[in-house]
Amino acid sequence: MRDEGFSEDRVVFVAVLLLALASGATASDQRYLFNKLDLAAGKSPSAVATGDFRGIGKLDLGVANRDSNSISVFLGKPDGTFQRAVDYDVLASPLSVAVGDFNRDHKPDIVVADRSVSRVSILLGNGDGTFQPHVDYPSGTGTPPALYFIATGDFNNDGKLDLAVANIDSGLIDILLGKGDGTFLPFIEHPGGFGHPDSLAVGGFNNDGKLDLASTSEGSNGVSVWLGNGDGTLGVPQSYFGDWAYHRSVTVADYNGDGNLDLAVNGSQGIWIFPGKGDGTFGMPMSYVPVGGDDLISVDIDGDGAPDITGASAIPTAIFNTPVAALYPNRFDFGRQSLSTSSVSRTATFSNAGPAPIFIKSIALTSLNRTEFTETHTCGDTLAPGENCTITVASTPVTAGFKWAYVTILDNAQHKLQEVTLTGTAVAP
Ligand SMILES: [Ca+2]
Ligand SMILES: [Ca+2]
Ligand SMILES: [Ca+2]
Ligand SMILES: [Ca+2]
Repeated sequence: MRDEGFSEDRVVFVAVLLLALASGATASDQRYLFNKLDLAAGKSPSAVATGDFRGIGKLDLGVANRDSNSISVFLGKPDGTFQRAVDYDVLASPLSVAVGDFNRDHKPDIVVADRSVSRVSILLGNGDGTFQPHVDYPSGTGTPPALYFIATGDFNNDGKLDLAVANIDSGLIDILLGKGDGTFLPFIEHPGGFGHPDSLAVGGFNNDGKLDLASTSEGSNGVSVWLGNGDGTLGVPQSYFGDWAYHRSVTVADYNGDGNLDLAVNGSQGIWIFPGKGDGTFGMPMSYVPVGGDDLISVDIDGDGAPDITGASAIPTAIFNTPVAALYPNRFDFGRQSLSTSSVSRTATFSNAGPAPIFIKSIALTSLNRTEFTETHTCGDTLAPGENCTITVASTPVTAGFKWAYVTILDNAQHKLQEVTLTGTAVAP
């Protein structure tokens, strides 16, 4: 059961998230910002998409207003807030919105799925934050038709952006191939996975250069995956199941940093992550704490390089996909060591104990006495979840007296100091 709109005619959610992103805010700032921004949209804002509508590096928003049959466009201001919305009419009950450049003029365009009239509406962008009146294309069959979700991607690899539309009542997923001039070919229908597709995610799941599609379906605890054939058609869906009573949406990102896209479903009992294997199949899901709201969005909120998840809602929540570094031992005392000799080597293990990749910037000896020790390591630039590497140190004193130094690791897991303390006393031979 998917809520078709927010209970209040206000938009809070993603705007705040992007505000945080734009200003380089930290995770704690994010909570604050979430509570601060409250944008007046149309009636029953149901979905949001983002873009740089003026090409000036400022994030703008397009919000679909289900009950006022309109799109609200919020242009970003330099201070990170938004101008008052300008509304554009669409056809009927827009429930989903996406942004893409459909006529290849480098100006972002907006597309919505008009829930109840079997049409998608394109609003071509003028590049200055304004949009042309909507032009409509048929999509969906069935009585009544119900276009629930729209996503974009180049499904036939011709460099022209296409559309994927989920029709919850017919159970079909439509692909509309773009002509590259803002117009589209007639839709091609594909069977839905469980009969009532209500959310889509697009990505390359088997790394063959052909876009693939995932969908949740109303009333089902499964997620269906179609591998794309690269010509706008889709293969036979394969389904995966979680333990949710109902869900709200599916989104995609590489949450564990292994190079393969993973799926996240916003289920009633929490977020379910299905790890992608890179061959188009997905492993056993893991569940995380619940996220409020309907449509999930994957985005790196805190800028640590690992994609986070947030729900677009009146009560937005963010889940931070945070790297966790473990270092053991974190102290070596080499005792007395003769000048100009080397001690026995000691080894510390650096591990990734979290769900997100650790990106290592540097590992180096620090402090004034750093030349009294030596350090080597087996660590590369990236440490995947569950992996570890070793740091080997020795006391190699060149001047007499008590010496200390640190092996300091700089990476994106900055929740605590990552140092190995080294001490020793150099004596004359
Ligand atoms: Ca355009
Ligand atoms: Ca295309
Ligand atoms: Ca593929
Ligand atoms: Ca992955």
